[in-house]
Amino acid sequence: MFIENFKVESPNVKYTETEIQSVYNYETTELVHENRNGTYQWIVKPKSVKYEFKTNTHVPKLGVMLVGWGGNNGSTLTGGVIANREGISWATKDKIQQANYFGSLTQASAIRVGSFQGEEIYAPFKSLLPMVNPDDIVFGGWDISDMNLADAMGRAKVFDIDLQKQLRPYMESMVPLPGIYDPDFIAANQEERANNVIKGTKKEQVAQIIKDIKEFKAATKVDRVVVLWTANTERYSNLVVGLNDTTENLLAALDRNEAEISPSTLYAIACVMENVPFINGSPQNTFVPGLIDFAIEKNSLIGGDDFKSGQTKMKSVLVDFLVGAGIKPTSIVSYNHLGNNDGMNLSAPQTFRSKEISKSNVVDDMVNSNALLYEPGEHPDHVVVIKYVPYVGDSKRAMDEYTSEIFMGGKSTIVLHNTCEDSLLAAPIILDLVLLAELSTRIQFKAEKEGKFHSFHPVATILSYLTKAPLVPPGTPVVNALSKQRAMLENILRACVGLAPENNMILEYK
Ligand code: NAI
Ligand code: DG6
Repeated sequence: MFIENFKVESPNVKYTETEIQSVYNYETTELVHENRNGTYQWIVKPKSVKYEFKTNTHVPKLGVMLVGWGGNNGSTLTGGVIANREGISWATKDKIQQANYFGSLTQASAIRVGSFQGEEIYAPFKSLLPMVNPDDIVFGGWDISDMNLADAMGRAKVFDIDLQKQLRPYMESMVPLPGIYDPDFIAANQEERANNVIKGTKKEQVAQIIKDIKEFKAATKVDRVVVLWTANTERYSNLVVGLNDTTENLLAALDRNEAEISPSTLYAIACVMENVPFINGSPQNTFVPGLIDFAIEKNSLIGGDDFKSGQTKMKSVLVDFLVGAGIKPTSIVSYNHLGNNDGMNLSAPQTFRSKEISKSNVVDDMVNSNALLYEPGEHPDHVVVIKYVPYVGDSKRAMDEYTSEIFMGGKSTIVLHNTCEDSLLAAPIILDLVLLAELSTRIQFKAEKEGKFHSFHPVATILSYLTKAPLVPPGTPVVNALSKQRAMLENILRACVGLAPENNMILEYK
């Protein structure tokens, strides 16, 4: 059975006019490795830590500024939200299609809340805590191409033509602000597009981005802005001591107009200066150490990297399943071909390298979790290939071959083939990223020994379900397994309303 919403009644939860307050016992373990009677032993001690959470229930009017607004993802997301808001339907060759938010964890997935008279009861994920309704988001942003969003939607060739015709009047007047362009960081084949660029030194460019954010906020009367990079994949920035290793050095490098500060890092600097959440949807190392330190110093949310939309999502499910089943993946080969502008930009070796890195690291934690299968340092062969094939446009082809060792020297090979519009996968993920980033800034918590409430660490690991290479605070383990990432997110939100983590034990029926 499905229920639309629910309220928790418990001595541990209080709903006030402005907050939901909860007390939550975090059940965890403490490990010690000690010498007992002459031999070292691992001792695991269960431990319970009391936490208090408070969630501000005032849902702000949200503005989302996309870097790369006129790209395939930017125009698809903007059109998709307008279509939902306006209740647009359109004729496809199969049927009359209604706008929906399929593919969005927050808008189209469910959580289990319990069982009632022998039936499992589910509710929308978004009913856990008050969240911004995506229909109410005001979009804006920057692009190095001055094309309006209606024409950009046409250029993207993602939506059916009947839908495009209906969306056009809403999108024609939407024109991206000039963006920061540096040809050294993206493929040379993007130069033709760059007719809408901010002039001046890097410091002046940062000042312009700050001005743009302030003006957007004032003009649209939004309470809160989130900025998200969905622009071209850049090459990696070189990490240089004295240049981008500390906040001080990064800001001094900005003053000196150093060439090695990428456009994405410049947007991120502007956001941190303004305390505006900044999310990186591409694979490059926007968050150089100096930028991470700066965000921590300013307690300004940063999250990334690289939307996890298709092939990588499958990988973080399949390898988790295989290793969890005691099967040993030994070779993973992933091919992509696509024909959109992203594919064209990725055809340059230096931008492809950024993508190769983010697509390749996703199995590490699963492999490292099972020393019964893998020797220390052993790793499956893992190859990632991306080719630009203009004819297929946004309809990306992803082909994967997984070979594993099974019982008694046997081998098992699984082959997958997926064909799908890339931007239709990415747009709902962008939505989840901005909605969850906004929500997380309204949550405060403290452990029993802490005197004061505080927000989550500014490096937002809570978003890791949605990204290929989750950015984590220094010294924090990276979790890539998709089911663990989803459980982490859901269970934290459950804790905010005093609900225990979903443990799937269903003891009442045992
Ligand atoms: P796109 O090439 O259609 O759009 C990117 C837009 O950014 C273009 O309109 C371009 O003019 C603009 N741009 C480039 N540099 C800029 C700058 N410095 N400032 C402002 N605008 C700038 O690409 P698409 O398909 O929308 O993808 C966007 C990004 O998302 C890419 O980096 C891609 O790798 C990443 N991504 C996409 C996924 C998907 O499933 N579609 C999944 C994971 C990541
Ligand atoms: C080709 O790989 C284009 C990329 O932008 C991907 O579409 C994107 O990184 C999605 O990757 P994945 O692995 O999540 O499907």
